[in-house]
Parts: sequence; structure tokens; C-alpha cells
Amino acid sequence: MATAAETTPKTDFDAIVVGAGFSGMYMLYRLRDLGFSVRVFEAGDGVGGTWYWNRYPGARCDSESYYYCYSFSKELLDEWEWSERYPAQPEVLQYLNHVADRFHLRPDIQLNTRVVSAVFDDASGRWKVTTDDGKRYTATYFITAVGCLSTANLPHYEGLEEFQGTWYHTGQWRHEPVVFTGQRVGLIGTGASGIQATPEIAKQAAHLYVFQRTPNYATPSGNRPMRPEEIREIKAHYDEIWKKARESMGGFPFDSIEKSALEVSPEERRRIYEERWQQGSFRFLNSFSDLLVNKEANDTIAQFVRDKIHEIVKDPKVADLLSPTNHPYGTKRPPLNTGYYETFNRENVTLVDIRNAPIVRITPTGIQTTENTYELDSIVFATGFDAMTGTLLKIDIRGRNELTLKEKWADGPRTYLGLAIHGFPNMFTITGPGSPSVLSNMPVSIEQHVDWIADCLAYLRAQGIARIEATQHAEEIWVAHVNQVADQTLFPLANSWYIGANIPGKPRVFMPYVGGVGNYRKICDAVAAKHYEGFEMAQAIAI
Ligand code: NA7
Repeated sequence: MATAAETTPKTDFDAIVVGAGFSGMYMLYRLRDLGFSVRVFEAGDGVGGTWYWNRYPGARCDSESYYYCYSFSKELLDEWEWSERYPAQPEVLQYLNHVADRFHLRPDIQLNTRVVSAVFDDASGRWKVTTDDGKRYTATYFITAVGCLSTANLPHYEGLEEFQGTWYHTGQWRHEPVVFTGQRVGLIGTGASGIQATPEIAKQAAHLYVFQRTPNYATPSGNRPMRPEEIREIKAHYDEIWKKARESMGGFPFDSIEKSALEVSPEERRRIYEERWQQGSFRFLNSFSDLLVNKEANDTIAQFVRDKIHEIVKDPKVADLLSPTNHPYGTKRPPLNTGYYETFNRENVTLVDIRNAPIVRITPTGIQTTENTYELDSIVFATGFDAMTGTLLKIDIRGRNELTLKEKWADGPRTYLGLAIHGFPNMFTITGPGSPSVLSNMPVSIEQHVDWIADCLAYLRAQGIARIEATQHAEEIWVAHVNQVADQTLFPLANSWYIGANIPGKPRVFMPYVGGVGNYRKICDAVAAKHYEGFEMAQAIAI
């Protein structure tokens, strides 16, 4: 007969982790390996995070498959084979499901469960966590692994509820097949998602209207099937690949370039841009060392892209509209594409400028702008996310003395290293604001954060420390450093989601750390080596 302990579901853990994407699953793996009890709560009915939700047509990773994956297991690296240079969404999701099975993660992941609140209880020194089914749990550590782009941004348009067709958001795509054959489709948004979805929807739709507020610099991905010999070569050199990625600026295993765009002749510069344009990938942005810090250098690459757009797009007026001029290249995350600009040469595709003629309302049968009305069967919102803070702020998180995260971040996010927050003891934010996160190759940054947190928790246990909290002073210095580094770059010149500009009313604060993945790792390692400098710790009280 089962004992009471066996039949009563466990509710108290060493750590509660929110999210079962790349970061939550690796956090679980590391902590369980160290002997901690862990429960991961995941809102979706499957693992995969971003790759579970973003199922829109054309959804594909913009980092190359051989480094957009975990590095922690040699066996996993050896046995997994990517089929394409950039994996499509189903393949990344398949990979993450394989990881969940391969490392027996599923028993500790509770699906279909959204964390609604997490409150630090001063008296017990534990986090009290409530889920959307009303159940309560406690944990010594509360770790968020919610991703940086996980709360969809659905702009408020009057009339949407009366729209008689069907509408979709790229970041919350339906799981049943969506077919646009024969339909008039309106797509709003020309970020990475809109740029990937446009060519695919255009192939199906009777007519596609792309509603563009800001043109983007899309460069070719150069996607193709992986070749057996390159797979062998990559697998034989993984140690060097990861070393390079971890020490790099952006977490990508690219050679670092020392040359300024301005120290070569215009012909040589063009040759280099052309070569990298043909190669595809973010190597294009890596053409010269100063593209993100010197506007004059940046102008050269921006002009190169604009020239390419005019070469590809037949109608000069459309090419002009598609050519970005209001932000330097790379200061918004530069989308990679397959056939995006070519799509505007199709008869069944129309680019609609909503910068000069904004959307007024959604009508029952379409979209009305200040200039025109478009009759539509479907609307696709490719309007992005409430990035980096949106998902954290949706959870009612309260630290010491009932301080809410909303109050704490009323003027924008403040963290120490993007990992911890003053006032919120024993809480860690994987790829939180103030860390390289979205400005880097995510798996590399995720592994670094997870390893740092796992090592920290092992240290605390070994030292008998019950409570750890970032000091206000350390947090202030870090926030100032993040801003100072950003101000030395061109990033603040763009109205991007890096700065919260896409969400009306969101405080304008530059959120990612742009000082480089390699430098950042050194800083975090030094903090740990100095017995977690910048943190206050309290010993466990022996009873
Ligand atoms: P992004 O990059 O935030 O793009 C969203 C797009 O939607 C962008 O073109 C926005 O124009 C547009 N947008 C947002 N709100 C509105 C409103 N209210 N009206 C009109 N147009 C709007 O999101 P994605 O999903 O494409 O990509 C996110 C990341 O996912 C990407 O960087 C990769 O890392 C993967 P705006 O530029 O704000 O004028």
C-alpha cells in the first residue's frame, strides 16, 4: 500500500524554475545533477519555449545550427545531426524534445502550468509560488527561465474584436495547420518574424498586403542543407568552436575582425561586404570592427544594403520604401532572410506604408488606414514582443517587505549582472535584462548563466549559507556600467525593443549588456571567485 508521503504530491523544493525552454531545461539538468530538488513550471503543453510558441510559416533560427545548441554534453553533440544550416522551427523543437527525453527531464517538468505569483517570505526565507490552478508551492530558490521574447505584443487597434476573418500573432501561432490558400492576407510588422513569414505566406495567399511601419535591413541567410563533410569537420572541432564563441563579442564562433571599415578603400570595402553578403549569417555584421560604434563606418554597410534592395526590387518606389534610413544597420536585431525582397516583385504582394498613412482601425472586413481600406480574410500580427521584462512583470513577483518587481522596475529594469535583483533574495533571472542575452547567440549565454547559478547554489550549500541577495550598491554600479557601455555604441540611436520603444508607455532603458559575451563571462567569473562580490549573504540558522 502506498504511504502518505508517496501519495501526497511534493510541493516544497530546493528550486522552482519558470519555463522549459533552452534555459529552464538546462537549469533543471544542472541542479538535479547537483542533488537539488527542482520543479519546472511551463505554461505550454510541451517543452521548447520560444520554439514551442513561434510556429508561423517560415519560422527559422537566425543563428547557424551547429552553434545554436547546447554544448554541455559531448554525447549530445556527437549524436545529433542538423539537417540545415539554419534549422526550421520544427527541427529545433524536435531537438529540445530529444534533450528532454535524452536527459530524463520530463518527470520534473510540469506542463500546462503558469506561475502567477512568487512571494518571498521573510520569516521562512522561502519563496511561495502560486500557479494558475491555484496550487501553492515553496522553494529556497526562485529561478526565472522565461526567455527574452515570450510575451507577444498585440498592438491595440480599435475594431479587432469585430473582425470577421481570422487573426494570428506570429509569437502565439496556432498548433493546427494554418493555410492561406486563396485568401487576402494582411501582415503587420516587418521585424525578423514578418520578414520570415512574408515569402511563405505570399506563396499561398491570393494577395498579401505587408503593412510596414519601419523598414528593416534584411540580409541573406544563405540557408542550405548541411553537408556530411562539414558535419564531420564541425564535430571534430567543437572544443575550439565553443572556446571561440565563449570568448567572443556576441557568442558566435566567428573570427574577430580588427579592421575599421574606414581604413580600406571603397572598392575593398564593397568586395568584403559582397563576399559576406554571399556567405550569409551574422558574419555580414562582423565585416569590420567598428560598424556598431562609428556612425560613418556604419553608413557604409547601411548604404550597401540599401543598394542591394534597389538591385533586387524592380519597382524603385517600393525599393525606396523598403530601404531603412532612420536607424543604423545592426542597431535593431538584423533579420536574416530567404527571398524577402524578391517577394515584393510578385504580382500578389503589396507593400503598404503605415508610417505615413497609419492604421486607423480594424474593420469587420479588413484594415483601414488614413489613406485606404484593405479587404482581408486574415490578419497576421508580426508585431513582436514585450521584450526582456514583459514576461517577468506578468508574474506577481514580490521580494523582501512585499516589494513588487513592478514597483522596483517602474523606471526600467535594474539588476546586478542581469542575474540578480536587490530586494529579491534567492532569486535569479536567466538571461535577464543587464546581461548579453538577446544580443548574443542565446545557447552560449544561457549555458553561461545556468552554470554560474548552479555553481553559486552549490557554493551556498557548501558554506551553509541560506540567503543571497545583490547589494544596492553593486546593482547601481552594474546599471551604470550597462548604460555607459551602451552609450559608447550606436544602439541607442534606434527605436528598438532593446530600449523598450515598441511598447507604448514602457520606460526607455537600454536593456541588454553590449560589452561582449567574453568580457561579461570574465566579470561574472571574477564575482564568483571573490566569493560572490556584490552579494550579501546570511548563514543558515542552526535549530
Ligand atoms: P520585432 O523585431 O519587434 O518586429 C516587430 C515589427 O512589428 C516591427 O516591424 C514593428 O515596427 C512592428 N510593429 C510593432 N508594433 C506595431 C504597431 N503598433 N503598428 C505597426 N507596426 C508595429 O519582432 P519580431 O517578432 O519580428 O522579432 C523578434 C525577434 O525574434 C527577432 O529579433 C529575433 O531575435 C527573433 P517598428 O520597427 O516598431 O516601427
